[in-house]
Amino acid sequence: MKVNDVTSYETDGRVAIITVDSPPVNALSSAVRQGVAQALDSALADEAIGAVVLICAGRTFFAGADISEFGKPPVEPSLRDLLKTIEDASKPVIAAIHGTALGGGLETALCAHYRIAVPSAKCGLPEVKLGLLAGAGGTQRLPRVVGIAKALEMVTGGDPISARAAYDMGLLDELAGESSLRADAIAFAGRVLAENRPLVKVRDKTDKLDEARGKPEIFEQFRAANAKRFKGFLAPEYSIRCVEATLSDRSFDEALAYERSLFEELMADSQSAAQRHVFFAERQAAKVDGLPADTPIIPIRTVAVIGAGTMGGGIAMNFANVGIPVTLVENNAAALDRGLGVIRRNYETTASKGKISADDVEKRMGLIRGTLDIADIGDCDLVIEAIFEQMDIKQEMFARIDAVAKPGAILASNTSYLDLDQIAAATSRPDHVIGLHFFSPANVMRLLEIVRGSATAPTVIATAMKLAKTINKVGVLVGNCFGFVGNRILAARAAQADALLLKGASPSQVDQVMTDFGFAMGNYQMRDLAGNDVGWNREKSSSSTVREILNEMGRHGQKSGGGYYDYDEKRNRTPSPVALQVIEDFAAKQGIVRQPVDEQEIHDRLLFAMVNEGAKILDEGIASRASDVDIIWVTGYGWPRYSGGPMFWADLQGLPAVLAKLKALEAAHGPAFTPSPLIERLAAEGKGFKDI
Ligand code: 3H9
Repeated sequence: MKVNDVTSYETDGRVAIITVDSPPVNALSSAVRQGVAQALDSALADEAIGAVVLICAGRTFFAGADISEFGKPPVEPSLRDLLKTIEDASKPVIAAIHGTALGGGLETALCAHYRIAVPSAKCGLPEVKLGLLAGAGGTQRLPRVVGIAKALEMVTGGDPISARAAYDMGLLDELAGESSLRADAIAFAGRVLAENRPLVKVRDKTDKLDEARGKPEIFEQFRAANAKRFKGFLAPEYSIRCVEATLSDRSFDEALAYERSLFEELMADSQSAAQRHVFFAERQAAKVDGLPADTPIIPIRTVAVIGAGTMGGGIAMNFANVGIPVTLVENNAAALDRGLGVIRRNYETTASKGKISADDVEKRMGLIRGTLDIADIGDCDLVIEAIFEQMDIKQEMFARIDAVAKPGAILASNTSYLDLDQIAAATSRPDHVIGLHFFSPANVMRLLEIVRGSATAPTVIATAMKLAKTINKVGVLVGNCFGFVGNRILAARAAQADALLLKGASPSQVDQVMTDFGFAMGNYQMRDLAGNDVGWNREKSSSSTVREILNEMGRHGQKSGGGYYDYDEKRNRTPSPVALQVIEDFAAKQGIVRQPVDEQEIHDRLLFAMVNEGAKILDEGIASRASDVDIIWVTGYGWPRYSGGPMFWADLQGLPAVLAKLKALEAAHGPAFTPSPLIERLAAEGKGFKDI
């Protein structure tokens, strides 16, 4: 029987079954809450019914509260009211879990009297990733089931645990057969009735809390151990406070009220708005306007990577990780051996941390075949070039690849700055050429900039977008220009940073301002890590910048023991008197008298240069949405999630304020800050980047 559009109600003997079917992820929207409440009323009112099974159709159990309802006027029943009704029900409610029981979904299950799940299910409280906390009782009930230590880890990390782990901890009462959840849940409900089992309320359990009583140091130790990870974020600390409250003098209901007040504080804060923006931005990026959903996808069964350097090796690992065989091409045996050796060491390090097995290492290595003969790529569906960043070299390589690759194969370049159309012009198939810009370390960083050339075919774009998902990357489609989206904005920021060094700032002062803002790394720390010599050409180097001079001196960054900083053998960083002298000498040569620079100037010049460049990129259509620019900077360059990316950050301040700031910077520092016409336009219309 249909209760409403998303809920149905059936009976099987004395068991009522409430099924929610609200695609895509059964979020606890108002319709879902109303349907469940109404169905539960029917079950409780029917004397023939002894127990209730709550189950979801589709791919998952409730994936949480409906995030898209946040900030809108409340609709009854609230999730908290519904959960109270479930917990206080006079008949046992059994949550039957498949897919993911997340956030409000797990909180619902924790209010049921029993929980059964399929072995592949996962349970977690990921609210922290949205800048929130598990505010429907999750921070109070979870510790009562899994203990304080595990609960702290789950509410602050947000990662789900497997059904097996959940079962072992007592979070689940029973594991069902993988494909017989409904039947097994009904049978379980029958046993609960037959054995007259009690209405178990998690809120009444205290044994798992008792282990931690009288040990307040647990919380301080946890905070100290995770200080770096939580830096800048509000939600982990608020979640810890709630877990701490389980051991305080507060009654359960008082602790729930405390949890609610902290939840509401977080909800009203810009951090959560930013983190929710990032959540949706990531999903939005997967959608390409104007690309029909039925665009044919080219099956990618085998991949070739040209170049076994740091980038090429990392790129190859992505495919081996998901079982796709890779042919890795080099032009000399020593470089190939070195590249394969680095890949093996990377896998072995991962295995030593227990993240993969020794068997996995061999399986993955077995999928990567090294060769010195480019003709060996003839059968590959996708070829990714990752060689030296110089146009003539790339063009020559693409002509060679084109000659041996099979018809229909996609030819991709990992170029980070160069003109994709010029690269494509070296082939007979520019429609099958695309940019796949990976970020270093390519096996770790989640971002993949997918660069469309002027001739790139829709099917090639659709295939690349799908491929990003297959290899667990966030694929963002961008247009072709110098540096595309990410590096073009980086270049705008770097130009300001370099100018500030000459004006009087030190590399560590510039970096400190960026890390205080929330970046994991500053400009010069990043340059030294990536290699100060990336993009530097020894033959053409003419001591025309500080960077060139440092490179000419052999200061290529961490790998050579020095760059903008000095490094010891363990790569510990210290400010470099040598680099500072280079900066001072270079400034003097330019006739610049260096003077102290204040932090506010560094902050403003670096960040507003980024916003302005992002706006130009949007105006030119190089990025299709402001949220794409944000997701690129959050996933590829360490922009702090809690301020949402450069365009979201600008919107937070309001574009009139941004415009005024740019005009002031333009007056002081010149045309780099001439406001983008898009900012002028949006500010005049009272709009933000979010409105385009
Ligand atoms: C919460 O519960 C607060 C409570 O503690 C307290 C309240 C008082 N709501 O990720 P996908 C959409 S906070 C609305 O591509 P997958 C998503 O936008 C919540 N929409 O699929 C996308 O839409 P579209 C705590 C949601 O299979 C579509 O579903 N829960 C929600 O790769 C498919 O998503 C979470 O934080 C939602 N809760 O992964 C869980 N979730 O197709 C967040 C998803 O239009 N969700 N959508 O782009 C996830 O982690 C993943 O979506 C999930 C599926 C693992 C479930």
